[in-house]
Amino acid sequence: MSKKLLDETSKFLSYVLRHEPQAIGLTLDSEGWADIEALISGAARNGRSLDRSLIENIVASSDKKRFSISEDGQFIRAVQGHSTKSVALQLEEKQPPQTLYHGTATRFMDSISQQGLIPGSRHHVHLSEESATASTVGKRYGTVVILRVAAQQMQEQGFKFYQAENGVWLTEQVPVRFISTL
Ligand code: HQG
Repeated sequence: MSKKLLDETSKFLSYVLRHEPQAIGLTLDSEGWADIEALISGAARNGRSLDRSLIENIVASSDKKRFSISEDGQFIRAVQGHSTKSVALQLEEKQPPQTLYHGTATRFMDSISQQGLIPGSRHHVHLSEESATASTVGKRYGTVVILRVAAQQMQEQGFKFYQAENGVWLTEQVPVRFISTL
């Protein structure tokens, strides 16, 4: 299986499992689960040929463990990163480490220093434990800036934190007073 096919299909899965399931007539439940057979047939109707082994390969090889398959093998979901309104993950609150990191691009900094971090089209602001991960995330949008978020202090002041199955930390917003540059 070529890396190109895996990458392209992974992007397609992110698109339908996080953002636009309706684009292929797929339904997600509120925890984000989609029936794998329905995913395969929806994709086929839209000219994309998927099969179970390709899907399983992507789930297993995803560097960020973006997807998971249910224990019975019937369903698949994205573990974080959703923007579709049909999904509202019931995440368990969790105590964050003292500091978390967010990678962004210089061109967003004026706005971030006014508004703090906001989720944009996704459901949450994404934070990581490692500054190196934040750096990779920020580089996608331009010249990277790594922000340090005083996560524990935020939590002490009533802000909620969650951790997705793949380790990404999630919160609803980060006010300016908890942000510093690295
Ligand atoms: C920025 C990838 C202006 C924010 C990654 C970011 C991640 C603001 C962009 C996951 C802002 C949103 C998510 C404000 C935040 N003004 N810009 N007030 N507040 N921003 O892609 O965190 O490969 O929705 O800094 O690894 O970059 O897809 O979020 O640059 O975990 O699995 O608005 O996506 O994972 O961009 O990335 P995104 P993100 P996957």
